[in-house]
Amino acid sequence: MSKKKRKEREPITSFDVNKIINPKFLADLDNNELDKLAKETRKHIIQACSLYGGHLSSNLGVVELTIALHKIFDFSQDKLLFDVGHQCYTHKILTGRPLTNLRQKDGVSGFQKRDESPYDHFEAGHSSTALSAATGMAIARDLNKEDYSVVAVVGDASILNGESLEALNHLGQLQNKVIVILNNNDMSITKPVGSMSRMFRKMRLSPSYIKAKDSYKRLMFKTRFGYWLYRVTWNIKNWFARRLIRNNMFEQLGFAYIGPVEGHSFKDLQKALKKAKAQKRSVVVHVRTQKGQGYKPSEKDKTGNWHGVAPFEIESGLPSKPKPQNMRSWSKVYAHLTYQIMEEFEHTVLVTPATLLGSGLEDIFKKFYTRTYDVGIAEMHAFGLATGLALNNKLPIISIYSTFMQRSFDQIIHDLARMNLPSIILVDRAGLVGADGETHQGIFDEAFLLNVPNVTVAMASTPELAKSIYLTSLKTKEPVFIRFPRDYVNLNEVNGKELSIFKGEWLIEQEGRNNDVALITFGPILEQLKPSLPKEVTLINALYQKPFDKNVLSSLFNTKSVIISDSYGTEIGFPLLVKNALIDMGFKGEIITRGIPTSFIEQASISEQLSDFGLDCDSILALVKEQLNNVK
Ligand SMILES: Cc1ncc(C[n+]2csc(CCOP(=O)(O)OP(=O)(O)O)c2C)c(N)n1
Repeated sequence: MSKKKRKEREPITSFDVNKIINPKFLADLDNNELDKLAKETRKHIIQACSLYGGHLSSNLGVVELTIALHKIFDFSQDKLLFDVGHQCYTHKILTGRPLTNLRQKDGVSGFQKRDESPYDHFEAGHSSTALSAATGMAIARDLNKEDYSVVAVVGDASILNGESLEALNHLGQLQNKVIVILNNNDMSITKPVGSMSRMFRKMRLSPSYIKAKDSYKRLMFKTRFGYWLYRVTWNIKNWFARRLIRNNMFEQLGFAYIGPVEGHSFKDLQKALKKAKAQKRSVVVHVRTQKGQGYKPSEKDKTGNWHGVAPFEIESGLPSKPKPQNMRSWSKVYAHLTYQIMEEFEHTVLVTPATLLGSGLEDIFKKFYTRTYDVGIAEMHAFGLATGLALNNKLPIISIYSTFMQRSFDQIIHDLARMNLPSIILVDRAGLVGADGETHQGIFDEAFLLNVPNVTVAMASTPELAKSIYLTSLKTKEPVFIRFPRDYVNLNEVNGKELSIFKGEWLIEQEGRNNDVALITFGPILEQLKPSLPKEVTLINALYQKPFDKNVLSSLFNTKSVIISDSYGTEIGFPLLVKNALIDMGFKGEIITRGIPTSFIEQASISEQLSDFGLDCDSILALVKEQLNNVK
């Protein structure tokens, strides 16, 4: 709509974001109206996150940017890729998906999802994939002789991951145009790390760069010779430019560069995006935003507590459900143990790839600052680094989420395992993870690791066994993976004494009667099962999923029915391998296996997910009782 026509209608003073069907209405709005829409959008995001939790800060930071993108581009045709995808809430709202049941079972996903909307052209959850995919889309578009823009939004931390840098390296030399929006809020989950991140910080704060560039242009345009020089002789211009202004990394790589742009100003954003759209080659639009913008507690946050939030009260900013009394997260249990171990054993070095806060490692980083490394979103590097440490007489401890460790599988096999290097890997959020859904499930590492020579894999059922496994691992000479779930344990148990155990040991927790039924399981669910488990049943705590305890396994030889239940890994991992081991032994009884299906499991609460697969306490107990009846 032209400015004149817009003037003829009454200005829009309020928006109901629940009623938005698609972003086409944005074309008619002026900047004042866009500001009002941004305000309503923020309110809706805060409201939804306060009820369901979610990635609050990242989303509040990109409200104007996302609205401006939808105003300048038509993403029913153009392609929009959000890197990680955790910052796509405004995009969802503008494309007819209010966040009324965000991240709930059968509700709106917290990430882009192609089957949710024709406006979602991409899916992610892990970081740093968007630039590679955008490059592929641009190549396909040009091969197909199609005409649309490919726009990738990537954060200043995610762009520093290896895959992003590989994509930039490739894209910079191609003719296929991609518009890269660098959303620079100078934050990862916590403060971003590394020397390149320091460079972005300088660029972000440096309007002098733009000034220098503009002055150069003005100087050249003053004379005919200068104009000719600027327009015609690209190489000479670059030669001059390199001497007159400091080219940034993106220009060096072959991209056009626009920015830094004020990311909360519709005027500046639209101007920059129009310019980017008109560019003939790939372009980086460097947008400066404030993470958490528009909600005081998240604006002030420098520790990352508002990056991903649990439900909270909007007024006070306090969690709406206080942490369960006397409970501690498994992450904190292992952080506590790590603190003690690092205090006692000086050859230990802790490495984490950008999940310091989630795994509760802040105190350890403060206390042992010469022996702790947050390497940023660099999971491959974390394992490569650990390899070097282990080769030079240090004991690396890597703290990582199961899902992100998928990035490091080659380093696990090729480096740590093949060279058989002493190392301890704390695998956080192993098993089902709940509301983050498909992209974040920690279910695939177990079966993978069981397949890798030299490695040991363990999961404790209680904090005292966690301590025993950890201490035993300090003595072993190979990589040990200690997995633990996204769950809480009773705090009273945390300071329990450690038991003396050996690598690969299984514990017979309960001797059943008449060799009727045995249940082999492991992890915290075993502890929850114990009080209600019928006394006739033998209960085996398979502390180590690799190696197996052959003696305990042989002791089950005459059992009529063996149930192998794994609530933290896929059915083709531990359950199948134990079943095969029993068959190899010549076991003649019945074997029933239960594990998480090898599928991509959508968002829901962890308890809903466990019960869907018959892996919660009630379902396991029902199965045990059924088997007891069958064999009697
Ligand atoms: C491979 C991988 N490692 C770690 C994470 C966890 N993670 C989610 S968002 C995030 C920070 C992203 O920072 P940035 O790219 O700057 O985006 P912002 O949230 O600041 O907008 C991290 C580390 C992830 N999603 N994927």
